[in-house]
Amino acid sequence: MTVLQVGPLMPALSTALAARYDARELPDAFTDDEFDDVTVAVTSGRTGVDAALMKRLPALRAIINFGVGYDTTDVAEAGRRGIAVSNTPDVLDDCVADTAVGLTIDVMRGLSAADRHVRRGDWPAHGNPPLARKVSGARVGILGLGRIGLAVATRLTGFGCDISYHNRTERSDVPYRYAGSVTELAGAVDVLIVTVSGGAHTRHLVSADVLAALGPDGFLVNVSRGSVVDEDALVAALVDGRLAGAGLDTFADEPHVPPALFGLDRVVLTPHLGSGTVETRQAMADLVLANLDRFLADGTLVTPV
Ligand code: 8YV
Repeated sequence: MTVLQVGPLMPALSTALAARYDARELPDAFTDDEFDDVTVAVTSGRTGVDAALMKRLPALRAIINFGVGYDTTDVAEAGRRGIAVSNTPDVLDDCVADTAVGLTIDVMRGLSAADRHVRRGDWPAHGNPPLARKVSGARVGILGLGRIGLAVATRLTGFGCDISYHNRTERSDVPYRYAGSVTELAGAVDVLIVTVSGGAHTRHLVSADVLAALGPDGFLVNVSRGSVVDEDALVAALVDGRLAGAGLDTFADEPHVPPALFGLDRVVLTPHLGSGTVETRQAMADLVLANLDRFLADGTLVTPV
């Protein structure tokens, strides 16, 4: 079995792949037969393996993805070619949910903006910034009540928040109110938190109409994928004051963030760090290696998608 690293990975994982499995790294340019012996590709949501690359790796049997989201890998094409795909579910739920709650509190209470206010010396000169909005008891809408969405709901239940959600189908195992559409959900909440998975099926689910339903007193928090939100519509709504604020960890064209957002104090911007703690990234790397070991041993995966 020959292992190939596709795209950048955290240095410790990259080192382990090279040292333990003799893995090579895919260069930008390569000849057609250079990697025709590769059976396993290890990648991340940042890069993935598309159909064109699969065609150039004819012996490929498994794609092991560092990350729960695998929208950059063409899973349908992998299925057609008999290539198994794994991801890293569960181990990052806590940290991504923590990030969602952090962004919610930050943007509603204006914490990052207040920090800038103090650093600029505006406190003695101009007093306090404008009053913020209350988080405890707020009406929270969760778009995508999966593992991460549930972890967000559990946390915000502790804040006395009123939780509702939208999924393609209603869940019978949760105490939260179901909204039949994204627009209905957005119209009924103070903050809409996006935790649905990325990909073609959720592209621009948060449309201009959804943002209009959220309205000038509503906040948007996104810890999922930038593709889920119509970013042009979001920027326009924020610039025009048709939305109260946004806490954004993911963007349409990472690492590029629309410059129009940089000057807005009612927006909190983080660089896709939802799972970015020492503990969680280690757990993700361990799960990648567990999948790799299992595949090399018996051709199965620990966490197939
Ligand atoms: C990672 C993520 O930062 O798991 C995901 O889907 O988006 C993050 O945990 C990413 O996969 C690393 O490239």
